[in-house]
Amino acid sequence: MAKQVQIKYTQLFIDNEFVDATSGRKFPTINPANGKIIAEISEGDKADVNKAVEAAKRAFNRNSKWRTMNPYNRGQLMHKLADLITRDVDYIATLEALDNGKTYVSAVEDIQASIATLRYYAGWCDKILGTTIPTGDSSVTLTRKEPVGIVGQIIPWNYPFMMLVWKWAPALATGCTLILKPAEQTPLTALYGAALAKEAGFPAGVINVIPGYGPTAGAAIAEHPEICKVAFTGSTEVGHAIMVAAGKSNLKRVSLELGGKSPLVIFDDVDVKEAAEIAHNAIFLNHGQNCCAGSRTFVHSKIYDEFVKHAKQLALDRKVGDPFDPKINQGPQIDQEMFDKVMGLINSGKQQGAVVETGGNRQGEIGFFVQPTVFSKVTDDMRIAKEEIFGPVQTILKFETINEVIERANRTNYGLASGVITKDINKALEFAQAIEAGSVWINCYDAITPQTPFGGFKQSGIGRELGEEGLKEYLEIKTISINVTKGN
Ligand code: TXE
Repeated sequence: MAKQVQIKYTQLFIDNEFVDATSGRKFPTINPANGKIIAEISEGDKADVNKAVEAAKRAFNRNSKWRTMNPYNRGQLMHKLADLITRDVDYIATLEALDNGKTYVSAVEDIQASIATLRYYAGWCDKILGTTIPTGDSSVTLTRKEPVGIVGQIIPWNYPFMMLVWKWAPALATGCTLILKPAEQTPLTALYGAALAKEAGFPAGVINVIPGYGPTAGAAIAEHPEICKVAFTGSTEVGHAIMVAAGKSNLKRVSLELGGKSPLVIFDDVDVKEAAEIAHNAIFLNHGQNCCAGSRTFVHSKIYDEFVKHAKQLALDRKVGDPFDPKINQGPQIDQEMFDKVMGLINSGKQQGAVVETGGNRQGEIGFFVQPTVFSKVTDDMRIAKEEIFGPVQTILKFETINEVIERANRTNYGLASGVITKDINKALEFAQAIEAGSVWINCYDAITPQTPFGGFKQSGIGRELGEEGLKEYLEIKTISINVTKGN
């Protein structure tokens, strides 16, 4: 079972120091593989967010070490942090697997991807350029891109360390200072990351981490009058609340990466076994706890039965159990609440007449394990075809024509990701043009890299993360016009 690991940090991280919460309160973080408490963590709330904002303000002061740092050196600091994460991959991945329940192997992959993202943005620090604009013969106009200021970042539990890096990296590259709240289920790697940031040499106040609950610590960030921007990843419901709080307080800039019900469309000209493998990974990755999970598998009627047979076999082959066993593909769901949500939706699928090809029950008696589940004969009106399950549950729908499937795929308030599998480039491009989603993956899925913008259409979000687009969320543009006797 779980590796023995020492938990080194359990307090809030403010102004480069680990400190208790002002209230003195603590909350437990639980190992989802056995339901046992791993550690008691200091529980931050509004008073602590206020302290962190004061530290972040000092660090953002016009003459501060951080504001006056050469952008090249800022990039070197980020590379140094990436070096330290690389040094400690094993420890961080162990903490992550323990706290989240994902397999150790996939935790290592997450950390490696996080290192790549940090290095990608480190390279941007000294390449954030303004423009000169021709405005007439008696003026010179130029633009400067400046950090937006003190930013609040609220992240979920499904990719705890990777989400932290997706938030920290563009904020640091642009020269902002930040207060991050990890999810209450998974605070451990964020606190360790904070310790590494101090070791790397980031000045006090640049990075602050406040573990705590959403309605207290999270809401305090969203409402704070001196936080200039809030970046959030989580549920669509809380996304709405964040926007309201931003509007009611100081019109802070908002970027949101929310839920999804992403369609993956498989035409009849494909190698069915290969397509079933892509579709399997698209939904079962990270136990289905993935915002861009391919959670509506649309399969052409001509290959439907053969596809279902392969999908069932792949799910049957999936090994569920101890995240630290290298033979295991799937650990537990994150907590009791998510376990209950997934089981509730599985039961609704059964009641509404979908066919359980395999799975459909909990696995074992200890921890939050769910059997890999495949539903066939799913129709658009069923809850499992409409709601984000966020669990290891594949729903397979049947279609006949491209127009029909595009219309059905778009019939949702979500619009995060999508995929299409076909040998016909015309069909693939027609789908790519018509689908209302931030990402379209052709003959692949989850093709996310540090360079490629990622985010949602419709209620799947606002703004983009990653790539050059991700920087824009953390920048203000200042226009400087100079009156001259002889201009352009
Ligand atoms: O999300 P929450 P939950 C979806 C998925 C999942 C559902 C619920 O469908 O089943 O959301 O998950 C903080 N003000 N996704 O309940 O509550 C909270 O503390 C400010 C999709 O875990 O949105 C945590 O840090 N912050 C998703 C973060 O928001 C608040 C990933 C996410 O928690 C808050 C996770 C408030 N009022 C769930 N309330 C994705 N897009 O990847 C909570 N939080």
